[in-house]
Amino acid sequence: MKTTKLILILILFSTSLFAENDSELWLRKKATTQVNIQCSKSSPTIDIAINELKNSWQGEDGANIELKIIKDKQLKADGFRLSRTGIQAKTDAGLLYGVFEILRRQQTGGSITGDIVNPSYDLRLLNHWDNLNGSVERGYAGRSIFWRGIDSLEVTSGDLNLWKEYARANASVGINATVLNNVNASPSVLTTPVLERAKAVADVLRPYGIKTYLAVNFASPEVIGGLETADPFDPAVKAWWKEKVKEIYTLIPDFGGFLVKANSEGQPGPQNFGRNHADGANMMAEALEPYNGIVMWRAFVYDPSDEDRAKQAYNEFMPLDGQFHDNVIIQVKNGPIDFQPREPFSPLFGAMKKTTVMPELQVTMEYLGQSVHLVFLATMWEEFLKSETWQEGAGSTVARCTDGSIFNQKYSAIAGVANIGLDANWCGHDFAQANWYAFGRQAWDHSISSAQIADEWLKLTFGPQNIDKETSSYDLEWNLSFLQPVKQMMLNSHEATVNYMMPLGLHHIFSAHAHYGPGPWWAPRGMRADWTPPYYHQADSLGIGFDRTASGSDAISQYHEPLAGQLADLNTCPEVYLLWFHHVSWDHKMKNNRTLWNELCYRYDEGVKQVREFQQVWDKAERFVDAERFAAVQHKLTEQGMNAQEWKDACLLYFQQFSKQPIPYELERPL
Ligand code: GCW
Repeated sequence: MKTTKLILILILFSTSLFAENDSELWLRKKATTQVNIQCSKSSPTIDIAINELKNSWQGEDGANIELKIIKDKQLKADGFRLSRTGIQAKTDAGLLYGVFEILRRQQTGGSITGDIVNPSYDLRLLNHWDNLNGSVERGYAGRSIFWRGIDSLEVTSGDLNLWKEYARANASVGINATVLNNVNASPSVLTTPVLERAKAVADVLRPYGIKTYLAVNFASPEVIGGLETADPFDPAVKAWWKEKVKEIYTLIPDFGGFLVKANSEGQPGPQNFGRNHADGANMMAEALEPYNGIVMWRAFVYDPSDEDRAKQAYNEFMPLDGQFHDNVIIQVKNGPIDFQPREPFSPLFGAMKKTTVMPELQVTMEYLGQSVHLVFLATMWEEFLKSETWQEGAGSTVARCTDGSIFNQKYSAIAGVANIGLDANWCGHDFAQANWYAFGRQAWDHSISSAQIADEWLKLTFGPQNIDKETSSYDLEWNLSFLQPVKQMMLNSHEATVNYMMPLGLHHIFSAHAHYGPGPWWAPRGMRADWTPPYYHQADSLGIGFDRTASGSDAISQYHEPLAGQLADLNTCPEVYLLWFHHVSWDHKMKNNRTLWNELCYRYDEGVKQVREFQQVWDKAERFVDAERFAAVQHKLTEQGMNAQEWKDACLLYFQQFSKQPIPYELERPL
């Protein structure tokens, strides 16, 4: 008896400890027909393209397809032209993207018309917040796929396989760049043994069209270079960076460049030496310039000052417009605070005219229920990308302010903080894979709808094998009883989460440090005010919300008209942002005639009900899903439901101390 138990424990232990990524993500369909491929050129990338086509072809049996490199002004570097007889592109990578596009259309029921497909952004990057010791900051899917410790840098065949699967998944959605380590960067990343491992990764990613980047620590010349300063104006410091960059390019000839978090949350930066962000970024840009490398310099900066945190990045960067080299890109988080479930766009989008700005989205769900809650992020990103900044009048959406179509800029880019780790399903939650997929799809095409992304992903990930074939009764059934309700669940999931976490523009009311769970009361004595929730919700006997109008912090003035005027007026401010921009009295009448307090109660309650509906949707989906994935998702939805309830109860009972009003009796009582 005892031995059996021991063996069982050992088996369980070893599977969890050595679990490898065995999920095929959205790339699970195998060829059902044969295809003949012609291509006059050969290269590692083209070989991959041909194999993918052969292995997953679902089109006409015996079709002849030609892959061809052409010169065509209408095509961007990664773009391609599709027809029924072939793919034409300017580059090998373009052909690979074309192949994945054909396969996706075959597998999801799309048609192939002779169209040109160009990406919205030149650089479509993942940012991994992976530490060299193998942990992942804000990672909820196991340990790093790239690093396992500074004493464990040798490359195994397991590593190579894993990186290849990772590269393939990225290429299939058009991601063409990746930053291998955390923005809270260890200086050791630039030591030779670590760079050699980065080279090994780069070698695997290269044939998939993916360039490798590193996050670097501004103090590196001092910490690992033995210099006495890291002052960007010091000749020895400049020389050190040039030498380091040269070493990197010897190892990785197509190295992409650096990502830098400087003078932010304790990280060193040029301000330590009396210099500004442009001085620091330009010094690195000069070192990278000869190799066409770039610097992505983050604008996530704020201090515990009297100034509203939401205003600080704009205040620091706007005066520097025009001072950055053209291979510097300012990387700005979507919202002005910090990856909250809903934020208005950062006013830095649509602000600078002579500086390239790129969005940073967070795929890993730090504030959105991590890898427990089912939240499809495409709708949130769509809302952000389509936000109107009014920079150059109507139509100046965030997407257009960053893709290079409004001002001339050398590069255009977008980044997503990855949700990837060693977990067997890569992302911790089966539905979190959809967010990796969605990030790639939106980076490639910022006008694509969330509904289309969800549709594609569900067909690829859970679909019957031959969706575009003669519709059998199973396919019909699958469509009606699985695809439609589950897609709707995905599309509603973000709003539901906002409802039970931070409705009506509340923000930063999460439990401390882990950012999982409610914590609007958290304000220990001596703690920096801007890290405590009461600073953000400002609840008092009169009302709730952060006044960012002219009578408050005036953050609204950082937006262009007519948006600024619309936000400033209590009656025209969109209610989803009400408490972001206004301190509102508890009795304020909402558009539906409820008082603010009652509406808050209804929203929280609605969020809980929505999750319960999701649970039912999923329960009904059982017969369409394999037992393992069904149970995993069901289990997580149960936990999400309990969390949502807790969130609602905790927040309402806390805010009720200020509103001193009852929770409407028709709503479920707090437990
Ligand atoms: O959202 C916050 C996170 C930090 C993170 C920081 C940043 C990498 O809580 O973990 O650090 O933002 O984006 O720099």
